[in-house]
Amino acid sequence: MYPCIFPFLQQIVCNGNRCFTVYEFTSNIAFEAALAFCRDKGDNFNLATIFSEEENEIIHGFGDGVIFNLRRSVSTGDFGEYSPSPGTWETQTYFNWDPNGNQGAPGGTEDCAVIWLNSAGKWHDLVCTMELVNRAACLEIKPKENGNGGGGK
Ligand SMILES: [Ca+2]
Repeated sequence: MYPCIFPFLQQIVCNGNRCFTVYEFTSNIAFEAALAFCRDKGDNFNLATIFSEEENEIIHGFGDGVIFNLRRSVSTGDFGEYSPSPGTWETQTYFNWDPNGNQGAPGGTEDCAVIWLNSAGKWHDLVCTMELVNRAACLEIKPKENGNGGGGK
């Protein structure tokens, strides 16, 4: 299970129909707990995928030290892949590794990723089961509206 969240109002920032919120917990969490926490919010919710610099900046804007949806590929051993739905993994194409410290390099045992602390939004790889940060980025994918001329507000 995951620890409690701090009960302050969470801001939501959207990129099109992809709406992001970062939750801060009362203790540090690891990848699987973050994934479970976000998915428990509903069918359209997931641990956040990051597909662009714009989305990275949205999440980084909530603060440093954030778990998101990326792990080393089980099949290739390289970074990486994300899980769009339980049990499903797809190939990641956007990356923003910290150039210092061999982050995201092939091999090793650091198979998950975070927007690291004091890293200006850059990513670090870390061991998936390690509890090193207390924030997770969740994503809600809003249903797309059909263009019928409605207000869409
Ligand atoms: Ca690392």
